[in-house]
Amino acid sequence: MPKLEYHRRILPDSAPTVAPGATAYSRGVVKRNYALVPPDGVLPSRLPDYRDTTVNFLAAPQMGARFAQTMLLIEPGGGTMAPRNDGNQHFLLLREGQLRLKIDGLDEIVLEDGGFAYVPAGLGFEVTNDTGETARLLEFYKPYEALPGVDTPAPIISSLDATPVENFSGQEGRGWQCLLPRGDMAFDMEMNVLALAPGTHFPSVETHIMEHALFMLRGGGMYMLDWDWHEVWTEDFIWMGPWVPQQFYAGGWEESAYLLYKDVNRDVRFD
Ligand code: UGY
Ligand code: MN
Repeated sequence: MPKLEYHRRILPDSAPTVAPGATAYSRGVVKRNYALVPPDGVLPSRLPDYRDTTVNFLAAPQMGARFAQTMLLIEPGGGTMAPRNDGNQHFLLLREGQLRLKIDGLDEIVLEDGGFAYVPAGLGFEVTNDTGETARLLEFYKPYEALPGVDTPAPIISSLDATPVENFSGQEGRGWQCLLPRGDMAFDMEMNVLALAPGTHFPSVETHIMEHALFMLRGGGMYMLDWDWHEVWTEDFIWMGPWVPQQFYAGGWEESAYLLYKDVNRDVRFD
């Protein structure tokens, strides 16, 4: 439940509408090697590529990340002005609502809540909101690292419901959905949904070369980032830089799940 709604319930109607603590406290943290970005501190941007759309930047290279991630609030009648083609590869996940999606070279489709698309570098895409409700679209983008002799991947359109849940850990209460083909060298990234039952966690504190973008889809718990523990909730965003020590304890009474980007399949660079 949003903080403000909760405080409205327990405070008299005459109380100020700013939640207690809002002026001097936030869960938001931005460090050299990680960031926790709760939605309440993110201020809206607008971009020339989109009409009637609020762009909430969750991560960008200014932070230290080697990618950008936004949450787009696409109002009725809103969407792209023209095919969006900035040269990057894009991953889109519809968090709420319905959108028409047209990727260059493919037929237009209707993306429902939980639908996702991978748009390879070099192709443009258009989204349009024909409904009466605002749609919320997560957009991830970064430059594509091509491999000599390997073709750029083809576009992918699917949905979370259509993606099987696997368990690579062998531990009860863990689940993975691989939204992009795992182990396919044409891709320089993975995009997975990780699900954890209450009380479960990783078998070890991870300290790995791969960078992460994490968006909390449901549930929450305690996230350890560089040895600091943070309470995280649905709709929070986390950036984890390379090697940042990380651990998650799922809390609550229901399964937690998050969308997780990971850079993989490419050697280190010395430039
Ligand atoms: O696979 C991973 O890197 C994953 N377990 N990390 C994470 O969820 N922070
Ligand atoms: Mn990890």
